[in-house]
Amino acid sequence: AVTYWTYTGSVGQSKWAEYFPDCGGKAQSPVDVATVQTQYDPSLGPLTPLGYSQHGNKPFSLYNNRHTVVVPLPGWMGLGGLPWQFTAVQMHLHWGNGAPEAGGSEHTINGQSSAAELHVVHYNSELYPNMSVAMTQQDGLAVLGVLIETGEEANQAFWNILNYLGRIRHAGQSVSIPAFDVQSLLPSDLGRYYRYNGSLTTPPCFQSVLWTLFTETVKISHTQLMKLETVLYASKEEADRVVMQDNYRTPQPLNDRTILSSFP
Ligand code: SG7
Ligand code: ZN
Repeated sequence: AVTYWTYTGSVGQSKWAEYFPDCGGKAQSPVDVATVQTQYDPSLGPLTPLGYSQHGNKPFSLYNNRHTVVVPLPGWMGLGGLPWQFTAVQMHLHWGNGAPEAGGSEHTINGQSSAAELHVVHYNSELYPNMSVAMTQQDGLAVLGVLIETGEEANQAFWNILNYLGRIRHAGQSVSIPAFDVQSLLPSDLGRYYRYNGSLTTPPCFQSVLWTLFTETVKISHTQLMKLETVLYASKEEADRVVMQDNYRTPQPLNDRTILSSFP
């Protein structure tokens, strides 16, 4: 059995389901949001990040996991406004290759990609003891998805991550970074979003995620977007020097799912 996977090539996304059967399931992520087919659900209230701004004085860490760059989050951060209590686990990004029309987000809206996408991963700490158990359960995870577009101005909040990518160029590398306000990475309007049941967007593709995709995007500069390509897919010991880019999965069939919206 292969446990190694990539976005393109011989163990690329079209092959994932051969090695990770759940990747061929009926409720996969990401998806395209066809806005005319979404259904307004008045019971979907605003989400409340809990403790996202209370980073304490403990530094965060940032590491290259060979597929993306990850910032583990402290266990006091969580999410309110969902049927259960969720505890934050980590955040990470997906991006393209910097070309203006190329895309890079995982979710698309009416077929349109954005330049990149931020994910903040949480697990259902009311029902499950930890992330490993929760990710195998149908109601185990909640991930926030934020679409990122490029604009004229730099986004100061994103420098808290982007400034340190030179220290984790290689897979397996990790660096300690100053703690910062995680909420500053999110859009200001947390009341308008799309909601659906889906999966992890990477192998093993477990169908355990309650997805929230905010309608408001956040903007970073093109220079900032290009900083993401400081990072490489391979470890220091490996010979190849392939730049980490296009680390996004393409939209998956919606099948019999309905995407809900929190607004009419
Ligand atoms: C990224 O996406 C990482 C993974 C994550 C995966 O490769 O963030 O997490 C770690 C700790 O490496 O996998 C189980 C998990 O969180 C899929 O997450 S996603 O569906 O939000 N894109
Ligand atoms: Zn992700």
